[in-house]
Amino acid sequence: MMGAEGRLVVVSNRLPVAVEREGDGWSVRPGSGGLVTAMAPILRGRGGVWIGWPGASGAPEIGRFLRQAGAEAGYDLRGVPLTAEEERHFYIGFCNEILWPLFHDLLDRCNMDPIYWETYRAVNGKYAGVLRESMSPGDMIWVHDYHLMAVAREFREQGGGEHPLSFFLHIPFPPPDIFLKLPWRAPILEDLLRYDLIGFQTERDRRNFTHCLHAVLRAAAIRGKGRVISAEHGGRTTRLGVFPIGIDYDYFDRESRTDEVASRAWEIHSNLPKRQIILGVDRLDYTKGIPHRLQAFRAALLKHPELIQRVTLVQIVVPSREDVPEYRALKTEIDRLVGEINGQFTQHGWVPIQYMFRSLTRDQLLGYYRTAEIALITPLKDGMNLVAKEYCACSIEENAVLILSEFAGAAAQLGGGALLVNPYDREAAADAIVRAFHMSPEERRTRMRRLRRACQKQDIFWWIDAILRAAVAKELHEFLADG
Ligand code: GDG
Repeated sequence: MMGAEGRLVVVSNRLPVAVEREGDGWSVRPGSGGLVTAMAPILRGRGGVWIGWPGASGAPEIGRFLRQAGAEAGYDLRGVPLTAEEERHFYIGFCNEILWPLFHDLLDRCNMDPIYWETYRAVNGKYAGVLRESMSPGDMIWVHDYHLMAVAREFREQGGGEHPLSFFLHIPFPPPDIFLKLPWRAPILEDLLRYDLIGFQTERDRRNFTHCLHAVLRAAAIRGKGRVISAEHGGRTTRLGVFPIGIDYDYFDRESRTDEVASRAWEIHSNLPKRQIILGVDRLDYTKGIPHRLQAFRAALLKHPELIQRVTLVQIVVPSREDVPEYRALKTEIDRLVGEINGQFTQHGWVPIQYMFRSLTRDQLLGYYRTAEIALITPLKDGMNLVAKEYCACSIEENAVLILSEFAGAAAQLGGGALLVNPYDREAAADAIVRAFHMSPEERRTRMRRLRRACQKQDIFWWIDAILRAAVAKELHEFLADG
């Protein structure tokens, strides 16, 4: 258990800052996003540590940059330097060419190159080494995501001591049919069971995990029921929890009421007058189902000509992993489909798809969230999907419809208010667009209120609190109390 002096030590693939080239020199940009925002007060409160790859191994004096950025953030930042080969075999290879597609059920996109596995374990060992050097008595360790499933084992084998080790998987866990194809299925499960607590986004993910334990490590016994259960294997107990990640709901609700966001929202809509905006916001990723969505939109226009001139699909695609060939091919496919659909349907004064391939500022994004009448969020599979929750938090007028894939983790919490669709079913997705378009203001309000309540109730602070309680029997406020 953690002593009163215990700090939180967070380990993730990337640090919450990015060291980047700027002209002839280098700069450090602070990270944004829910996880950093939510973790920051806890890390500051007790003087915590965040360990991760700084992103630019070539930058000189990286230690000085991180000390400076850490002083500003109010907690320590420790970099794990990766060589170019490690970046290729660990990050691009094992993480992005094997684990990412496999865990999203996309087996045929996997490149099971055996060379990647060695590097995965070795790099996890590097993170564990930096972790060991950073620890003080009583500290609690919280490791994030699929890049770092072997850190607990490496940490313990390097003599890291008896600190409580928790792990959260942000992406889905696949069913046995898929997971059993992985050549390293047994060591990965054994590595995961070296953690004291494993958190999953949904019941479905945890069930898949326990089914894989039964299938691969026949000796693993599962006990208990409810939010946290336990798995026993090789004389150790690992607790398995379901903790759906949330957003900083109050922040999104508050910010979307500001004059800046209101005027952006007004500007967006006055440029697209007399029509409903259908919004898609995704990182460039084949798991997000962007081509399927474009096809569904085309099917809706073909089948329901009343939508012509009355809807615009605003599709924002945020550049991501452009060094991976699969992602470049996806970009080409999206460009082609958008061109094809716009070529087919554009009329004087109306273009059906407004497509942006870039990152927006927070205010711009919130402007779209606030003003779009419909959000079309149809990943083929997704751990959670925070965009869906952010959209609901920003829909302050409650005149908005969320169309959500049943394969997004968020569907477990938002299924009651959203229109759920199977993203592979083009006709059904097209019908959902038409249904959303015609939905009455009363039904929109009832559904959106339900959605907003769900996002508010289990927000990011609820999530951290639930995990800390399960990990070390402490509540969030206890971390903040004597900082
Ligand atoms: C992984 C899992 C899980 C998007 N466009 C812009 C922008 N964003 C922000 C959104 C949101 C985040 O990026 C995307 O989060 P998601 O949850 O949708 O997706 P992943 O990046 O795939 O995240 C996922 C998540 O981890 C958390 O556990 O939900 O399933 O795959 O916060 O707001 N931000 C800005 N400009 C943009 O253009 N500033």
